[in-house]
Amino acid sequence: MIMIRRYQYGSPIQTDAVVREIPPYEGELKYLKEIRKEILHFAYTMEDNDVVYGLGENVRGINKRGGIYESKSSDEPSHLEDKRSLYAAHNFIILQGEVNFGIFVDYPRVITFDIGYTNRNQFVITPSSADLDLYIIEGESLKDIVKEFRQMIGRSYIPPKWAFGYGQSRWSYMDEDEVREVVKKHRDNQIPLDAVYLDIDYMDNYKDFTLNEKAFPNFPMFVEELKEQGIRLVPIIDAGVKVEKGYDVYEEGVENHYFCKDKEGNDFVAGVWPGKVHFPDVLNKKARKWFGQKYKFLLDQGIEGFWNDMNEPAIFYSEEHLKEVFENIDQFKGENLDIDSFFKFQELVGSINNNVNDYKRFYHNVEGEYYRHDKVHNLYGYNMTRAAAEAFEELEPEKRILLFSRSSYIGMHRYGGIWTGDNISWWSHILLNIKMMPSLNMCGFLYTGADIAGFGGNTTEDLALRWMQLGIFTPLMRNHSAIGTRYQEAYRFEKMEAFRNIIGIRYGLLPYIYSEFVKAAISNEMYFRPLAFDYTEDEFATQVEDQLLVGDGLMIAPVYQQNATGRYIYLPEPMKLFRMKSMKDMEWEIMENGHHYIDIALDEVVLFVRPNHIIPCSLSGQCIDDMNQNELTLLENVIDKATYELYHDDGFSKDFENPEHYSRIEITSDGSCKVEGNLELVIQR
Ligand code: MIG
Repeated sequence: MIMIRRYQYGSPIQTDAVVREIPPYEGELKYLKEIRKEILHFAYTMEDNDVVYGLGENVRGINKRGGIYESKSSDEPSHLEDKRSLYAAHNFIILQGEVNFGIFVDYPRVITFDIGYTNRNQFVITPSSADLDLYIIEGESLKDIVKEFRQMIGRSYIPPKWAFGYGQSRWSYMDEDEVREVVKKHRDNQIPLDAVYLDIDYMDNYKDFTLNEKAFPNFPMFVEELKEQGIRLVPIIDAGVKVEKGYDVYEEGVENHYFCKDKEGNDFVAGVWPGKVHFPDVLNKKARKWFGQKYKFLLDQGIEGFWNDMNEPAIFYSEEHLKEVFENIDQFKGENLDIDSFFKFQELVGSINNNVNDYKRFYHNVEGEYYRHDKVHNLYGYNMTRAAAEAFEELEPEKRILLFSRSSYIGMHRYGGIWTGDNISWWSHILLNIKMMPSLNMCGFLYTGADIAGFGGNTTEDLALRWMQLGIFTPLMRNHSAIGTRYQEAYRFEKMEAFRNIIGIRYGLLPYIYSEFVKAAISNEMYFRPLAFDYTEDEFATQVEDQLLVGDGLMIAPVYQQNATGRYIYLPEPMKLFRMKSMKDMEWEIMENGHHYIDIALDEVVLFVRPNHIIPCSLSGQCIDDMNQNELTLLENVIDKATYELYHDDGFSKDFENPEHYSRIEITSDGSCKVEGNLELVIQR
């Protein structure tokens, strides 16, 4: 039985999203109707109850039906219901109905997915041109389809173990002392912490691969000082390279033609953080290699992780467009602006950043062939991150380096994770965080998380606590906020003890979270799943969009409404509820399947363990390096027998498949406990 068919149209641009060799299929297109009216598009008629999953980083539901989406990587800080694009382009979709099938459109240009938006039952895919690879993926179940697809696109990125610890970020901690203070406050108050993030101000004038020497006078020593306390520093890298005579990255890039060119063949000038910048041509192999090697500057100083930003790429202005604006602005000067002229004026000045036309003003040199940027737009962030990852393979072949990006395309999931960009301290964004996670997992992005407590806007204590109660389950667990907003480090709040305990529960659950993550990556499965993926016969499960399965044995149901003291939940089968104030203070009860209302206080974590499952927990620590792998406790829901496959390693090496990394724990209802494997496990029960 053929599981995947590849249909080729025109001459598609090579994206390297797919790692399996699949020859184009010459037969007729299955399921979709190919329509060539004006432009090529594809249509499918949905039944009333068909469900549509996928599209990774996007707004709206787990079920994407009823919306229109556009894959067009954008610096979009307003994650609202009617937005069509965020930072990424994840063109993978699953249709669930009479038959289930998956669609992947490997196409780096803007492409639209109208999923019952214009017409409730019409699903229409419209690319901007007719050069693309379309894959149809068949499988028995939703999980099978995901697995097939994921095998085709290659194994998801696995970060070092410390990257599963808690990270504190802010735009920006300005100097050594501010960072020290953040670390000290966590340590003094026993709030676990593994990483502090450095935002753009650690650089000298926003120049990539430089340091503000005043703020960080002896960087390697500072990195070392923090490492001794179990803290890693994670600096940001921006896509644009500042135009400045004498700045080595700029000079080298110009000399070797490593930057994107305008149509006259000059280095394309855009305005971003540092003022005028050039964009490294990361689609060009040589330039990509060169840019990746630049990370060595920070690796050499002890840095072990990075986040790549502004790589849609975000453009504040292009020089050319800015010139047009200034030329046209005079006509409005001193005028009595009425409704028409005012709107024209507003359009003129309001259209400056991320302007579509600017993306047509520069070119990439791919093996000697020039591509206008808009034709490969969605590949930029992907290849910036790939640049770093490929360099790490050379520079640190034995060691995992933390790497995640803002912009991405399927294929990048092999090189790094993503964070979900500039959300806001809104309750609705907790819910959006819940919904986005499984969609990202389908597309291969497992190492992901949102800015906990919200990036923009001013957080509140209750919002931060509720968000943490979700955030402790996301592989990337990072608290991040924008400049000018209310400070939101855990120690700033009155209920600091609740923060300490909830973050402590993350560390407690780590053996489970880490094992489930690595196993999901290796076997091409999802770490976060909608209920419908496991409870396929349960019709109600399809409608549950605010609960998730986490790994094999857990279900979560976070609170995302202000002032709520609990929430309704749906149990597709009887489960054991654990109500945890901390790893040491918890209660449990068996709950019947069906609908329930449960209380969840602000200082608690509530989770559900499925029947015949056990959740291995550690006795917790202040950072990952301090944790004892050998001593475990268990959250148990054993009806007759439960087995668990525990994954453990040194947290750095890359031999994930080494059988020595796997242990087996077996618990039976009569109380016996068997352990097999290399690790000397002591299980406290
Ligand atoms: O235009 O580096 O999404 O996390 O703090 C803002 C400053 C640029 C956007 C990122 C955000 C980061 C911020 N950056």
